[in-house]
Amino acid sequence: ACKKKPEIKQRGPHEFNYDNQGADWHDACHNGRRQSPINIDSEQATKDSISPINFVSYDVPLKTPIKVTNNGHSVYMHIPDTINGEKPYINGGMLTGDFEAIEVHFHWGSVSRKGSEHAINRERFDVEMHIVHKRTDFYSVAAAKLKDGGLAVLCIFLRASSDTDSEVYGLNNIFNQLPRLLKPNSFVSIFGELYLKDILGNLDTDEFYTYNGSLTTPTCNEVVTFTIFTDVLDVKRTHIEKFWALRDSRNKLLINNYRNFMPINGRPIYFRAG
Ligand code: 3J3
Ligand code: ZN
Repeated sequence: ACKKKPEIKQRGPHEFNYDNQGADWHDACHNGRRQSPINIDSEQATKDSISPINFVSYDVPLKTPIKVTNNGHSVYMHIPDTINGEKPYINGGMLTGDFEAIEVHFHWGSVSRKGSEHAINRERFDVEMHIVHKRTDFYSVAAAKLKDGGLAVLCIFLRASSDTDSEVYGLNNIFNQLPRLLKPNSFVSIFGELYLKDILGNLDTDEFYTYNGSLTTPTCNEVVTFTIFTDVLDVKRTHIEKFWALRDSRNKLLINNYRNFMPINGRPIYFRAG
């Protein structure tokens, strides 16, 4: 029998119930010691000469069409193989090997709230894009979720800009589909020549923070190495606004799908200066 569940204020502002009322609280969402997301205090980070992130086959066309789904919690784009039958992958940074790209999804706020999951010196950003990768020696995401070091997530902050020049080609392909994804479990297919690098735009990837944490949604597995770039992508405000109209699996507005900051518990956060 479980001991009394500790009083936890981990309930995310969104529909995820981190309280798992009645369920066995022995899940990482409650008693984990390396949970995500976190606020990054730049003064506390350890400046380190870690290697840069290497992007391999991010510049090879992906097989299309590519499916973009409103899965009731986020907008999620599965990353297919490239036309060469391989997966784009990354290595370097604090990563322990090659990590192949699996999916891209987003966390956002609402008209009155910024919705990034991580923050730097308590500054949240409008949207946080996650590119989820699994270590290539794991057969599946499910297997990678069971082992520390199984997953690597690249975090890119997006800032709403009224500047008409702020265009990120690959992101526009996704944003332009959002009005067709209002209903939960709706999906669309994107055609045409698409490269994974297109969603990074002109992001400067030289400078980043990196630390070990968890999935930010249940079951909060503590298997993720996060890399958070300090450079921010400016995207049209009109695109960001499209996220706020989407509906979740209870047909309520799908907004504020970010988790509250979690305790750092003395974890090292490394900083690679650009
Ligand atoms: O693979 C599942 C699947 O539901 C798919 O819909 C997709 C949704 O984003 O990814 C999930 S996941 O369990 O692998 N996962 C959810 C939590 C991806 C990583 C997410 O954690 S996070 O830290 O990147 N936000
Ligand atoms: Zn995420």
